[in-house]
Amino acid sequence: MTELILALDVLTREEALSVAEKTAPYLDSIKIGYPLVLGAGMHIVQEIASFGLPLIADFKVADIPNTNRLIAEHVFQAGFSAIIAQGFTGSDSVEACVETAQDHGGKCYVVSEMSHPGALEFLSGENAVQIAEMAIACGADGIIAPATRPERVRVLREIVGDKKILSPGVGAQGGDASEIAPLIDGMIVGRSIYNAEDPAQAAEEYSFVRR
Ligand code: OMP
Repeated sequence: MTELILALDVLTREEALSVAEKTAPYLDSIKIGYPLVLGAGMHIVQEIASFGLPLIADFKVADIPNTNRLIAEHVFQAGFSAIIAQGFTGSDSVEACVETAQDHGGKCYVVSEMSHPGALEFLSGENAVQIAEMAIACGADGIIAPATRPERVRVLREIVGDKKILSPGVGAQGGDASEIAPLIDGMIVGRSIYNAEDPAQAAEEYSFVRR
């Protein structure tokens, strides 16, 4: 089974609550990041939590270990159950997020290779493999890998084994849900659901991956 994760990148409280309420029955978790928190404030996290789904904090934390720890503390105190960190900062920075997640009974996922075309300039190939190896060595619960490049997900699966792979990039970024779903543990979908005329119907359609 592949989990369906909504990337709730809308900008207002009203839109966030509306989309979350309509789509929650078809989802396994909701990912919240800068667009919504900067638009609606951090208290939106508690409101979205009321729909009963685990919340993933996508702040792609990418700083020195002390700052990463401070950010991660805020994240788990706000009610998130997982955090996404960048891996290119190195093992000490990643460990700070992993340790803070563990202190709160939460999870930490590390971005290994991003889904957009520009990722190929610096963040792919051998670098991505090394980041995935380091993330697993640091005790991360899994990695973020691109649904836009299934062949890379296959390579990274060899590295991470049964740790989780969460993949964004289907729909709006061109990735194919049917192709990527069997390779991953969680499929992250944003615009193709929240911008759909009927977000509930769109979420239901993507929820075939959960079967
Ligand atoms: P859509 O392209 O609208 O489906 O949204 C994808 C979501 O996944 C957004 O929240 C992105 O910020 C996020 N994302 C990527 O698109 N690519 C990545 O490589 C990593 C992420 C992420 O960490 O979630």
